[in-house]
Amino acid sequence: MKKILYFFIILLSIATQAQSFMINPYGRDNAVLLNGKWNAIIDLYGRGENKKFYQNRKPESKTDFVEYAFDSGLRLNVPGDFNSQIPELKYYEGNVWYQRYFTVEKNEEGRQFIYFGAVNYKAAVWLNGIEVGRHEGGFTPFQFEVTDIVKNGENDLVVLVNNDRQVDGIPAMNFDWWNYGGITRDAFYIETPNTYISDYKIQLKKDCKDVISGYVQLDGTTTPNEIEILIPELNIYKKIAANEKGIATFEIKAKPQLWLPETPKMYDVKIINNENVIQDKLGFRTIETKGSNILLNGKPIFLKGINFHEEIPQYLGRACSDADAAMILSEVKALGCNFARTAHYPQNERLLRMAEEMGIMIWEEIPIWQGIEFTNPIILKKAETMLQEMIYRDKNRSNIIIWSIANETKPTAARDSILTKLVSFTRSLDDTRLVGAAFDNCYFNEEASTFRLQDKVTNVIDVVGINKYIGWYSPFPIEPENIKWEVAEGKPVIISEFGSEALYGQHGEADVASSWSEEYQENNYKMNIRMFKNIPNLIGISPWILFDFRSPNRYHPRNQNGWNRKGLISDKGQRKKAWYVMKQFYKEK
Ligand code: GCB
Repeated sequence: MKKILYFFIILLSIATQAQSFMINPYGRDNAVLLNGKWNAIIDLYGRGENKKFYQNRKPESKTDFVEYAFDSGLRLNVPGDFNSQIPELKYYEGNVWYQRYFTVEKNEEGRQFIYFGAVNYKAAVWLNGIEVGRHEGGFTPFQFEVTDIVKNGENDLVVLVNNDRQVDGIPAMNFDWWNYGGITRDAFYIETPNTYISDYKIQLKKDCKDVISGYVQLDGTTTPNEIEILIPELNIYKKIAANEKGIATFEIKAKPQLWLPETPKMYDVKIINNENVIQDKLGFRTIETKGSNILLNGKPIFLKGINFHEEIPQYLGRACSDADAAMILSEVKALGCNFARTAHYPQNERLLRMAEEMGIMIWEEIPIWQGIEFTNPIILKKAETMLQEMIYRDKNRSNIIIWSIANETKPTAARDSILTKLVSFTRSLDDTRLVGAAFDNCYFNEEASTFRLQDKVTNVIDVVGINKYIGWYSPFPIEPENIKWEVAEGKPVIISEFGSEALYGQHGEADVASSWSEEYQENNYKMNIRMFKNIPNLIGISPWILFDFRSPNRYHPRNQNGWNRKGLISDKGQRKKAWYVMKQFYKEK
C-alpha cells in the first residue's frame, strides 16, 4: 500500500512540474527561430533512451561502434507534424527523435533558453547531451533555461517526441481528430538579460472601460527595478517600480478605442526594463454576462461562429504558419463570422494573434474531450497545468472571450468535482473573461416537446455550450419549429456544435441521411436554424465544422475514408450547399 502511495506521489510531482515560460516570444529582440529541417530517427520500439541517442555520439576510434546516427538520415520540418511528412509515418504513434545543431555567440552576461510553442504529446529535451527538461501536453508552450549548458559556437539539441495516446492523458485514448505528433509549432533559442520581463498582463480593468490595469513580472531580480509601459497612441508613458519579487502592478486612466469585431483596434505597446524591450499589439474591450446576454463593451452581441481544427486539409497536416492561419481565418471571415471555437485545444499563437487583428472573437478550450479518466487523481493536476499554460500564454488577447474547460464529458461525481474545481481555478487565473464548457447530454422530453439539460456543472459556469446533432446522430423528434428548449435558463447558451456529413459533389435526397449528400446537409442546416429560433437564451452558434478534417474514427470507405465530412467546405476547399445556408443566416442576423 505504502509503495502504491509513493508511486502516486512521484507521478503527481512529475506531472505537476508546472513549466513556466516567457510570454510573447514573437515580440522579443533576441529570439531566434530554430525552425527548418531537423535530423530525425524513428524509434518504433522506444529503445533510444536506453541507447542514449541524446548523446549524438560519433565513433571515436576504429573499433568504436555506434549503432545510430542523426546525420545523413531522415530530415523533418520544424514546425510540422511528422505524420504528414513521409508516407511511412501517416499512422505513426510512438517515439521520434529530433536533432539539430545551432550556433550562437553566447552573451556570458545574459541568460539563455530553449522554447517550444508546442510538441505533441510528450517531449524530453537534451542540450549538448544534458537533459534540460520534459513536458506533457500537446498544445501549449514550454521552455527550459540552458544558461549553464549552452556553449559559444556550435550546440547540439535533441528532442524526444512521443505521441502515444495515454489512458491518463488529456485528451485520452479516443478523440475525433488526427493524432498529429511532432514539434508542431515554432521552436526558439532566446537570449535575455540576467533580469528579464517574463510575463505581463495589460488589459482593461474588470468591467471598466477607462482604466488599463495589470502587472509586469520580472524574472531574476531581488532588487527593485524600474519598468516602463509605453502606449504612444494613448499618450501613455508610465514608469512603475517592480518590488523585490520583480512584480509591478499598475492602473492607468485611459480612454482607448475599444476592440470590436467590425473595428478591431489594436495599439502598439512597448514594455521596457533596462535593455529588455518587448513589443506587442493589444486591443482593449470588456466582456461580461447580464442575464442571458453576453455584453461586449457593454452591448449585447450575437456570436456568429464556426468551429475549426488546427489542420490544413489540402496538405493533410497541422496548421502552423502565418500562411496557414490566413487560409483558415479568411474562410472564417468569408462565412460572415465574428466568432470561432478553436476546437478542441489551444491553437497556435500566430493564428490567435491574426484572428485578433481580423476581429474574430474566440472560444478557447483545453483538450478535455469525452472519455477522460476523471477518477485518476493525476487528471486534475494535468488539466490545471494545461489551463494555466493556455491562460498564461493568451491572457493579453482581447479577442479571447471564453475559456472553456471541457467538451462532452459524462456527469459523474468525480467529473463534477474536477470540472467545478477547474472553473474556480480558471477564475482565479483570470476574472476578466467568461468560463464555458460544451455539453452533449441534452435530452428530449416527449410529453413537453422540450429539450432539457440536467448537469450540475452548468450552474457554475458563465456560458453553456450545447453540442446537438439532431438530424444526424438522432432524428428530429418532431417538426423543428415545434421543439421547445429549456436549457440553462437565465444563462447565455451557445449551440457550440451541430451539423451532419456530406461528401462534396455527392447529390441525393434531402431527407435521406444515408445519402451523405450535400442536399441532406443543406436541409439539415435549414431545419436546425428553424429550431434555433425557439431557444430563448441563445446568444451564439458555431456549426461543426469549417473544413472536412481527418479522423481515424471515420470508417466508411466511400463517404469518409478517414475523413469527418461535416465540413461546410471540403478537404479540397470547395464550399458545400450548407455553406450558403449558414452564410445567408449570418448575413440576416
Ligand atoms: C462531437 C465532438 C467533435 C466531433 C463531432 C462529430 O460532438 O465534440 O469533436 O468531431 O461531434 O463529428 O461527431
